[in-house]
Amino acid sequence: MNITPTLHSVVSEEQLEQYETEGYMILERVIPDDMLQMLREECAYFLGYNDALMDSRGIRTEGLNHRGKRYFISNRYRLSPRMRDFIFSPLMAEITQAVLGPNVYLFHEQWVVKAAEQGMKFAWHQDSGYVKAGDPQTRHRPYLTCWCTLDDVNEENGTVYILPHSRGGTKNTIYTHTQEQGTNDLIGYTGDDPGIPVIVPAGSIVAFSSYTLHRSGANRTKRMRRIYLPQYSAEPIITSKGERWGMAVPFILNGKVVYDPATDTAERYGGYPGIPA
Ligand SMILES: O=C(O)CCC(=O)C(=O)O
Repeated sequence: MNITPTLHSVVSEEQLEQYETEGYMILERVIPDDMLQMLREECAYFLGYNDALMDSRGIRTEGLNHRGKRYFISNRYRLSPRMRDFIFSPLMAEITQAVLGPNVYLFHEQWVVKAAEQGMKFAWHQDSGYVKAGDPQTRHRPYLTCWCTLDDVNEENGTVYILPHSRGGTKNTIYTHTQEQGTNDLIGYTGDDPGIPVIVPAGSIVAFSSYTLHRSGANRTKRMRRIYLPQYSAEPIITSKGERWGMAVPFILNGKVVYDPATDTAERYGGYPGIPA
């Protein structure tokens, strides 16, 4: 792949400034229509795949996944070659470099889907709080979450609410999170600030720091609410014991796209092992 991204055509200086000070920026309608259509088709495939896996194991809840209600389907992008066209696209090269600088790794990716009428809320947390829950001594630099909307999102269908750094005290802090019984959500904030609801059309990307507190509401509408959420880091995330946490797939090194599908395997960089040969 040989992509030379043009920096800052999607991300303005003002947006970057807000990201730096408050931990998030909103990029409205930046995903091209054909890419959006592809992501919706892939979402349907991964949902069906996940339901079949749960059914074959006779389970309805696994971690944060609740069949028919709320899905988090993680690190399976290698099961579909088309996903790379988005994850390692010029668009994502531009956004990630603007925030993270000249080195970018894919750290994690997931679908977050809330089913019609019963899609559950998701509790206040920092994404880095999930890392800290597994590695209390963690000292990682904030990584970047790209919350990509496949549907118009609003307060009725379970959009995300952001607590800016200045209101959450999160610029340099990862709080210790506690686990909620039943949902298995980790909770990192119990104050009464409702946060800022993100109301944007399909094809938008909310880029936020892994230190930024956020939550999402229930889906009370008759349609699914679908999100695709890749996360990128400026360096591999290494635990306090020296082990890799999550994935570390090289995307951009020294400002050049280096992603190579031929060498991208779970054995090398982490993630779902895929279908055994
Ligand atoms: O899409 C959502 O409902 C929230 C997802 C989220 O907060 C996360 O995956 O960290």
